[in-house]
Amino acid sequence: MRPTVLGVLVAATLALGACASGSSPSARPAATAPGVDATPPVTAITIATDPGTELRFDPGEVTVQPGIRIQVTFENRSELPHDLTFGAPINVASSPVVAPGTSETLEFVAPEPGTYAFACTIHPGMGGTLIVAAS
Ligand SMILES: [Cu+2]
Repeated sequence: MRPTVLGVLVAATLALGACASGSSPSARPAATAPGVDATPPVTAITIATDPGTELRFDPGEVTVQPGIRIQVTFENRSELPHDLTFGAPINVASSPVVAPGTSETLEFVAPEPGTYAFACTIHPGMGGTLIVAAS
C-alpha cells in the first residue's frame, strides 16, 4: 500500500515538473518588455558622404520599416571630417568626428512610422531624412 502511494506522489511530481518545463518557452516572450524584442529582423543600410568636398549625405533619404533593427554603416568617403547624428526619438550618433576614409556602424530600432532627420553636427545644413513607413 505504501509503495503505491509513494509511486503516485512521484508520478504526480514528475508530471508537474514536465508541465512546468513545457510551459517555459511560451512564458519567455511575456517576460520581455513590449517593444524590446531581443532578435527583431535586421536591415543593413549604408549612409555615406559625398566623395568630394560637397557637404551632403549619399543617399540623403533612406526608407526603412518600423520596428526593424537598423544597422547603419556610416562611410565618410569625403576629404572632410563628418559625423552622423540621429535626433530624438532615435538618439543615436557616431563619434563626434569620423575621419575621412573611415566608417562606423550604428544600430537602433526603427521608431513608429514618420519622418526623422539625421545630420552632420560639424556642418550646419548637412542633413538627410530617415523615412519610417510600413510596407
Ligand atoms: Cu559634415
